[in-house]
Amino acid sequence: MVSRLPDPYIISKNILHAKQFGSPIVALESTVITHGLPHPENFVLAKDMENIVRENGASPATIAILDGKIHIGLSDTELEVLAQEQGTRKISLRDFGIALAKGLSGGTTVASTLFVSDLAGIKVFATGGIGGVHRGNPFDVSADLTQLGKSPVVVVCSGAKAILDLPATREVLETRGVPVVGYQTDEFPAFYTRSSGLMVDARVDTPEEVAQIALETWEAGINAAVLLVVPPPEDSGMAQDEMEVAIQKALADAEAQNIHGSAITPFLLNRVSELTQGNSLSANLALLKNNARVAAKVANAISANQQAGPY
Ligand code: PSU
Ligand code: MN
Repeated sequence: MVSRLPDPYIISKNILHAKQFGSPIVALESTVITHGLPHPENFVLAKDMENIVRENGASPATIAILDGKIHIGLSDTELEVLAQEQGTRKISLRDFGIALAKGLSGGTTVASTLFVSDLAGIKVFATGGIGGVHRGNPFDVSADLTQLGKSPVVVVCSGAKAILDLPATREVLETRGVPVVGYQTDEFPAFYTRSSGLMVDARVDTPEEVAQIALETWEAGINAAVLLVVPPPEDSGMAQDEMEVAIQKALADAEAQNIHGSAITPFLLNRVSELTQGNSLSANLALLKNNARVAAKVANAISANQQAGPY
C-alpha cells in the first residue's frame, strides 16, 4: 500500500516503518498549526500532541504540504518551519493541485488530512474540532463534512465549535452517513463546552468499543468516517453564556469586515480567543492533547482487532 503512494507524497521513515510492522498510527492535521493557534503555542502544541501519541503506544503522523509535496509524518525541523512561516495557505481539498503546481506550503484541514490518511491506510486521526455549517450562511458548509462521508477513518475530536450552526452540522453528518459516537458522553460536545443539547448516535466507554463500531461499519462496506466526540477535560471547559457573548461579537465583526470563504473560520477562532482573553486558548490546548491521548488508545484497539481479524 505504502509503496503505491503517488508521486507527490513523501512518507517519513518512522511512519513507513510503522506501516510495515502494522503498528498503530495516529494522523494529526496541520491547519490547527498554521491557522488555528498563535506562534509559539502552535509549535509547542504540535510537539506535545506527537509526544502524547508516542507515550500511548502509537506513531504520530502529522500531515501537511511543504514546498508542493504532501508529507505524511514531519521531522521536528519541518514542523518548526511550518509553525513559524507567515502566510502559508490553508489547504482544503480544492487547494491540493494549486499548492502542488505552485510549490506552496500549508496546513491541511480536517477534510484534506482525512483524504491523505485514508490514502496512506491510516485508520485514526486526532484533531480539536471539525468544520461544519456556518451560522446564518447555510451554503457555507465545510468540506470536512463531505469528506467525513467518504473516508473510513476514526476522527477523534471535541465536536464542532459553537461559532457554527451545530444542529445543522449534526443533520449534515447524518445525511453523509457518519456515525457520531460519544466517548464517555451521551451529548455532542461544543468544543469549549461539554454540552450542546444535541445527542450522539451511540455512547462508548472504552477504546475497544469504538474500534468495534468502526470495524463493523467498514466490514459492512460503508466507507465513512466514525466521528468519536470527546468532551473537553472537566477543568478546562468554559461557561456557555460567556462563550456565546464572544461568538456573537466575533460574528458581527466578521460581517462588518466582510470576511468570507476559507478566511471565516480562522477569523472567528482568533477573534473568540481575543475576546475571551486567551481563556479559550488554554481550553483549546487541553482538549487537543486529550484527544491525541484517546486517539492513540483507539489506534491500539484497532490494530489489536485487525491482527485478530480476517484482514
Ligand atoms: N475548528 C477548530 N479549529 C480549527 C479548525 C476548525 O476548532 O483549527 C480548522 C480545521 O482544520 C478544519 C477547518 O478542518 O478549520 C475548517 O475550515 P472550513 O470551515 O473553512 O472548512
Ligand atoms: Mn467554508
